[in-house]
Amino acid sequence: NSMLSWQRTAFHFQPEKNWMNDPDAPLWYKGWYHLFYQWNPDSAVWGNITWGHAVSRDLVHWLLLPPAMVPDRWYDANGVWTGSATLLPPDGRVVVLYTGSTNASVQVQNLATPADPSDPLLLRWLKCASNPLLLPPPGVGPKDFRDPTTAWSVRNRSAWRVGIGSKDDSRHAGIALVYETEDFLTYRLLPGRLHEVPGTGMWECLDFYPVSTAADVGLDTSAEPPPPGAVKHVLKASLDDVKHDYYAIGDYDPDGNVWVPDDPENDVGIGLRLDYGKYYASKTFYDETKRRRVLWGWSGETDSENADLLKGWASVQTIPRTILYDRKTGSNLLLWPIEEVESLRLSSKEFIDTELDPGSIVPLDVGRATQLDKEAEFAIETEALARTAEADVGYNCSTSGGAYGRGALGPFGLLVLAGQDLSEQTAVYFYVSRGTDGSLRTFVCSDELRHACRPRLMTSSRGCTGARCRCSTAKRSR
Ligand code: DQQ
Repeated sequence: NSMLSWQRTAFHFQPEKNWMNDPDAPLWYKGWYHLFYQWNPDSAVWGNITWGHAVSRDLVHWLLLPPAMVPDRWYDANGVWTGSATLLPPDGRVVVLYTGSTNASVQVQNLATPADPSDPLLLRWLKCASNPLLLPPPGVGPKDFRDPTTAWSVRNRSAWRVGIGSKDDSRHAGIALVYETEDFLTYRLLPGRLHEVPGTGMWECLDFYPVSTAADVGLDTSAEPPPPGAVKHVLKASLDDVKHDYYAIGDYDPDGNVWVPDDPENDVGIGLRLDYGKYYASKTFYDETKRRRVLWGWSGETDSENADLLKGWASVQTIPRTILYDRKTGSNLLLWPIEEVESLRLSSKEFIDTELDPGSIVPLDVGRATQLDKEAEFAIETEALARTAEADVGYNCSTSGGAYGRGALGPFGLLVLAGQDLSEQTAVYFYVSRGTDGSLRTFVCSDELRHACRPRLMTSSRGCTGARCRCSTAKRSR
């Protein structure tokens, strides 16, 4: 089974070869989805960062195009780093802001635009003659100023704002700076900060967008403001210290240019994560054709650099996900793989009414396959639930025994990528616990402790990560 990790993927986006990291400037333009990505054209380890480029009609079948931007100017000689696209009304003109790491490794912000806006493939890009447009402001370190967001409009689209991640060393706080512009050429730094959270360190790859609280649709950052109350704003930061993507839901006041989380206990960097696996530097875009907000995220390798060099490539982009505000709870986002991914299913097998006795492992004969897309639905017998007065109140994916620590209401789930003798396996499982107040909580965990026999793989001590969610959202898992 270790051979599997050397094979390329079929469902996930990856370039032909070499190293890839963050998704950049995802957008839809004249019938094509575009994905740019941090890419090393020369090797399977990070370096020479260039913008790889691919297009798709459906977000699942991709055509690789020549790189969109290479590090060929003094202001991006050390790398064409992460950036975002904004589509300007009324005709959808594309502007891209990205971070250049200069020949002296200073982080600056640059503008690029398509050389030929009539080309749906956006093959050639022009770096603006006035670059760099933004240098680290006073008080901000030369290496702590990067990853501009998609711009959002204010004052009836007469002005645009862009968020940039940084940190405040004195309090080890992650911070979100905001610049305002009318023409994307000159900018002014707005006083104060959009938000900051002490103790969270450098914020990379900020994402800031509205979500509808009134309907299950995505919202454009450049839409006219919806009626007050019908919208919340999500702020996401990628925490450089721990390499996880954290988000929080809150309210944005454009007048004061501050964003306040609904629940300070679940603030950015200390509360909810977009994903509890290996997942980083994510970015959303608004897909106007399907009125949805789509999330891209980078999944890096857990293998050694040497193994990456031997196999000639490193990392994949995760399957794009549709993002919605959870209108039932109001406390979290709902993520679901985009519907198009179902077109990749060539055949299917169904296993219905499979009974899982406590402690049992039930083999499922799926035939021969190297890639599987699985949907599972579990039901717990009502008597079992009723019998369990109080179960594992303090359950925790990481510390409660993983996939093999038996409790009253779990774990149950799937052993994926399991070898015949089960010496290699990755458990993806659920655990239901009952709190002292009688309410049920479902945990979704993965246990990577036995995920490969080869040494030197990066696994956390227990190898488990977990999320708490409501029972109803845990009924289906894919
Ligand atoms: N990757 C880029 C940076 C960003 C980091 C460089 C996040 O712009 O902060 O490749 O993975």
